[in-house]
Amino acid sequence: MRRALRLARRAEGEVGHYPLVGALVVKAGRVAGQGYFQLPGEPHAEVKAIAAAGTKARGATLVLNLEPCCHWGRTPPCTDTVIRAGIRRVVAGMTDPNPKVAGNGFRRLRQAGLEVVTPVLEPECRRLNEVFVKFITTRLPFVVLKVGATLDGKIATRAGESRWITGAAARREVHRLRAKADAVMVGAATVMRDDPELTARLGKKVRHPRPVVVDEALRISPRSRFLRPCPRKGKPIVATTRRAGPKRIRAFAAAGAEVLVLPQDRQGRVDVRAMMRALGEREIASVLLEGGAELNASMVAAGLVDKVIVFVAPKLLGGWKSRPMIGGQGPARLRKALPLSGLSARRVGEDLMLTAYVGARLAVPLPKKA
Ligand code: AOF
Ligand code: ZN
Repeated sequence: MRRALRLARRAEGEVGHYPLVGALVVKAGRVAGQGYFQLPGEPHAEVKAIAAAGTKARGATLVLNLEPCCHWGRTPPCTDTVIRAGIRRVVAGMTDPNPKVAGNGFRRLRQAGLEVVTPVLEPECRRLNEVFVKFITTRLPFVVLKVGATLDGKIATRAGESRWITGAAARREVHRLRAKADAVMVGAATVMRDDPELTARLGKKVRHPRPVVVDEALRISPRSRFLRPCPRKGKPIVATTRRAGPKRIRAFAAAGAEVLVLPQDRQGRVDVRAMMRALGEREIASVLLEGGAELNASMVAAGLVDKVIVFVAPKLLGGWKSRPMIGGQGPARLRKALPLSGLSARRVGEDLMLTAYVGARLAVPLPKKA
């Protein structure tokens, strides 16, 4: 199963709202064929592994990290291919959360007389496909809030300076996170201050995520760098409201952006829930939220953030007016603090990378007791 997970990971950043799947056909303790899901529209992982195994698939074991599908999508049901190839045993990491599958794949295989062993390494499997699990069950993107902060939790000085708080290694890691995401989101203030490209610069060819810039009145410039043409997963998106007049809206469309004119919240800003639904409709399954503090606050308050990654630099800034990670009022009561779970830490260069999931509602639940 670990090998299947490693295989699956090869397509990270390329599958959008589809799952990462790796599959192995094992015969007499040997791998007779393997495959992973590479690009939307291509055969599913198990079909590739079975094709690679050829006649050796007869009587063999299929190991994969996701339940084989049993529905007609862009490709025929994989369960039919598995049964027809004469596979005797299927070892599957987790049930497919896709409502069109959701255990029916396993039922079909068992009815055909195959042995099914599941779940196996379920927490790892769910974590690998945390984006797919969220998107297929809610049609909303999986949102990672990424922050670069000082040890005292500040993301900018009182003058708004934020380049650079973390070291080069942490910034490289951020580019890897961008490459994995379908979209990278920032607020208007960040664009006006830093004019970021919002690309994934890794020194190799990648399709860059779609920039999403949130600006209720379109104060940003249509000549901002995030609008420059480059190989992307789709057009840059500008999320705004009717407060931006038709002339501004046309200017951004002419600059190559997809302009989303969305409802306003009570303060006249972009309604972030409506925005996330709109992104989901565009099949954007993962969003890397990169600030600033105000947008972070709206997204957290609306319950739209799934995971938090904080790069902590070994420096102190201090000051009441230095920018915190999350703006707004903040609650008066400690019991209103947002609980996180599954906290882990890793060293990245001179900085620490802290990762946690929002809520006691684990994004990666532990396996159910048998
Ligand atoms: C994949 N790759 O390796 C497996 C998938 O639109 P379709 O026909 O490609 O079906 C997509 C669904 O198939 C997907 O949501 C998931 O439920 C199931 N399994 N999908 O893209 C794969 N095994
Ligand atoms: Zn399939």
